[in-house]
Amino acid sequence: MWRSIAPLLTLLSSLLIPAQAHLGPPGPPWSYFPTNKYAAGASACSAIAQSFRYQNVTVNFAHYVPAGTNISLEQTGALATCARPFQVAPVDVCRVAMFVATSNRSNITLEAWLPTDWNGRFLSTGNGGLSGCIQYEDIAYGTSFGFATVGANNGHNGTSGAAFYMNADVVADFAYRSVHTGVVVGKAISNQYYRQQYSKSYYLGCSTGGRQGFKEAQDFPEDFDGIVAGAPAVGFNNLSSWSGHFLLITGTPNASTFLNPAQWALVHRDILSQCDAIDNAVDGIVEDPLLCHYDPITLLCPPGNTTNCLTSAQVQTVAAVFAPYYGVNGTLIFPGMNVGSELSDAFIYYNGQPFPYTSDWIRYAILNDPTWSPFNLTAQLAAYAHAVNPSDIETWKGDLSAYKNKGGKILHYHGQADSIITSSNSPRYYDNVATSMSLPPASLDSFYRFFRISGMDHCAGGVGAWQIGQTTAGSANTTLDPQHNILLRMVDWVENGNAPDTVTGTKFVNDTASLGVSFVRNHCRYPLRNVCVDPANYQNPAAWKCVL
Ligand SMILES: *[C@@H]1O[C@H](CO)[C@@H](O)[C@H](O)[C@H]1NC(C)=O
Ligand SMILES: *[C@@H]1O[C@H](CO)[C@@H](O)[C@H](O)[C@H]1NC(C)=O
Ligand SMILES: *[C@@H]1O[C@H](CO)[C@@H](O)[C@H](O)[C@H]1NC(C)=O
Ligand SMILES: *[C@@H]1O[C@H](CO)[C@@H](O)[C@H](O)[C@H]1NC(C)=O
Ligand SMILES: *[C@@H]1O[C@H](CO)[C@@H](O)[C@H](O)[C@H]1NC(C)=O
Ligand SMILES: *[C@@H]1O[C@H](CO)[C@@H](O)[C@H](O)[C@H]1NC(C)=O
Ligand SMILES: *[C@@H]1O[C@H](CO)[C@@H](O)[C@H](O)[C@H]1NC(C)=O
Ligand SMILES: *[C@@H]1O[C@H](CO)[C@@H](O)[C@H](O)[C@H]1NC(C)=O
Ligand SMILES: *[C@@H]1O[C@H](CO)[C@@H](O)[C@H](O)[C@H]1NC(C)=O
Ligand SMILES: *[C@@H]1O[C@H](CO)[C@@H](O)[C@H](O)[C@H]1NC(C)=O
Ligand SMILES: *[C@@H]1O[C@H](CO)[C@@H](O)[C@H](O)[C@H]1NC(C)=O
Ligand SMILES: *[C@@H]1O[C@H](CO)[C@@H](O)[C@H](O)[C@H]1NC(C)=O
Ligand SMILES: [Ca+2]
Repeated sequence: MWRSIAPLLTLLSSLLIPAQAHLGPPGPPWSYFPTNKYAAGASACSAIAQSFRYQNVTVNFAHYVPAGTNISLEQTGALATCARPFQVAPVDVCRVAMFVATSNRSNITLEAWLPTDWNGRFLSTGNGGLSGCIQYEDIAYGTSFGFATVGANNGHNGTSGAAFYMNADVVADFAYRSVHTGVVVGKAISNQYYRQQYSKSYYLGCSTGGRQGFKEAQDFPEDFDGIVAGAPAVGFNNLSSWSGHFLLITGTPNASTFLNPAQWALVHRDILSQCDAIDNAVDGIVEDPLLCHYDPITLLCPPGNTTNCLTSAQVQTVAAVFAPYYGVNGTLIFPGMNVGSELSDAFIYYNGQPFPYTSDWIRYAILNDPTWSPFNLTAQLAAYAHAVNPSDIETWKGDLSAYKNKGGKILHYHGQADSIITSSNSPRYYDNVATSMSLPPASLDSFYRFFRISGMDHCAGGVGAWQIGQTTAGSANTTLDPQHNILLRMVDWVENGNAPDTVTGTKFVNDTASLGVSFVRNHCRYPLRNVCVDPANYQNPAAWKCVL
């Protein structure tokens, strides 16, 4: 089937630099895609719009879309905030758009993209932040490998959480029902379109999408055989409070506690001077931020000096953002921010503005009070949000035995320089699973593996070797080698039993594949960590070793 799309290569490479991941020559060990062509195509696509019947489902349209088509996406009203004006289809697909009622006051928009060259498998994608936005780029990415791929709008349109106001059913869609409904309906339409049952079912998502993946493993263990969950927003209510607490630490830009971006850059350099070498390589990357006990006191201005240094109030701000957030009675609400994120966070959490996800979540899902001020966040309110926990969005259940017992697999990854969800939360969840299931980590490895991706920001970007095939953005290595692609790695684990020991990431020069490779690094499986055993050659993956 790879040969059959070869004529499109020239066309596609001129259109679509990042989505070429599937276009490399197949080779061992990735040689087990089915090669039969299914009885599907343009006429089957128009037929399915008429014939598909499913409870609560209305088919809005079914369009046959040839590879390379630049699809214009709806941008009206709230959808404009999704900032996704178009999407190129990487392969020939039948694009089906559906309306699904989930209650008498809530509904989802669901898209199923059914490739003509089907690999026999089903894939669901997830969402991000508080949206409300179909991630078309992830759907396209899935179809580029031949998956029948679905994505939904999570129960509302746009990036705002205002739709949660006084409507617990819209919140329920966001917490779990949109993804699950998309899977149930998506599998049904895939089975009907191809006139054949899919072989295996997969999930790919990051951030809120990572939380959605764990929600499925916790509550709908039958839905998937393999779940790839990145930077998961688990512990969601506490995360939302933690995201809002930085404003109270930094104050507004005119406060004496505030640092400007140049001052955060100073902090960043100081962090590297204290912690970069812990992993034996001075490369601008802190492999394991948990080992960095950064002390900003070194930046305190000596008397009479106000350049390249911080005031006492600013030093306290820096210490506070990296400290765990404790609540009522000294309970932990959320772990501190990981080091390595400060250049990004100068413009996100540390910019002296309310964080919109926190404001929206508390206003519309927790208090149903649109006037609530984010300057009024307290630990008591955080405890209240945790107690309200609508539709158990917390996503913290540690007992995954139903998923494990049916043979399900989980690949969890988290960028160690994440500027939105501290990477320290992921080991906490992993340990929660180990404790809840009374399994030592070595046994967890039989179905659940967690990889720490050094120098990766939130789901993508950063100074590290962050391209691991986690989405189109991370797929610039044109290979089908599962070692370099976490989605294909999941398929290899589920279908061939090849469990990953490391995940290999690539850093391209200026994050642009055409400029060439900067370096490649193997990322370790938690609780192992990466150390450099040959510092002179730290850009060579062989110079690194995973140790306990
Ligand atoms: C798709 O169309 C949009 C709007 O017409 C254009 O800006 C964009 O560059 C096109 N993308 C590709 C890959 O052709
Ligand atoms: C259809 O919607 C109703 C609520 O309106 C719900 O109870 C039922 O489970 C839904 N059916 C499916 C297949 O989602
Ligand atoms: C919607 O369904 C609920 C029960 O799930 C019912 O109490 C309510 O009256 C219904 N509302 C409308 C407008 O039908
Ligand atoms: C879909 O749900 C929204 C509430 O989120 C509601 O306003 C809208 O009327 C619903 N659409 C339909 C067609 O029922
Ligand atoms: C979201 O937008 C789609 C496309 O315009 C529309 O069909 C759907 O009803 C909207 N959903 C809600 C909940 O408003
Ligand atoms: C500081 O800025 C905030 C808004 O950003 C404003 O409400 C406040 O009055 C300002 N304080 C002073 C002392 O200027
Ligand atoms: C001020 O202190 C900082 C931090 O100790 C130091 O880097 C800088 O050189 C000092 N500047 C002057 C003018 O002494
Ligand atoms: C804090 O401790 C007090 C006394 O034990 C208890 O009544 C209260 O519920 C606790 N609050 C929280 C949020 O844990
Ligand atoms: C903020 O808190 C103060 C003191 O508790 C209260 O008086 C005020 O109404 C609150 N403001 C908002 C907008 O929530
Ligand atoms: C969330 O915070 C509360 C305190 O407000 C704490 O009791 C609870 O354990 C936290 N949950 C998680 C998952 O961290
Ligand atoms: C891309 O993957 C191939 C196949 O595993 C590997 O040999 C090559 O080193 C990778 N290139 C980069 C830049 O990661
Ligand atoms: C990479 O980006 C930097 C900063 O924008 C620029 O100075 C440099 O020339 C770029 N390198 C290449 C090879 O394009
Ligand atoms: Ca280092």
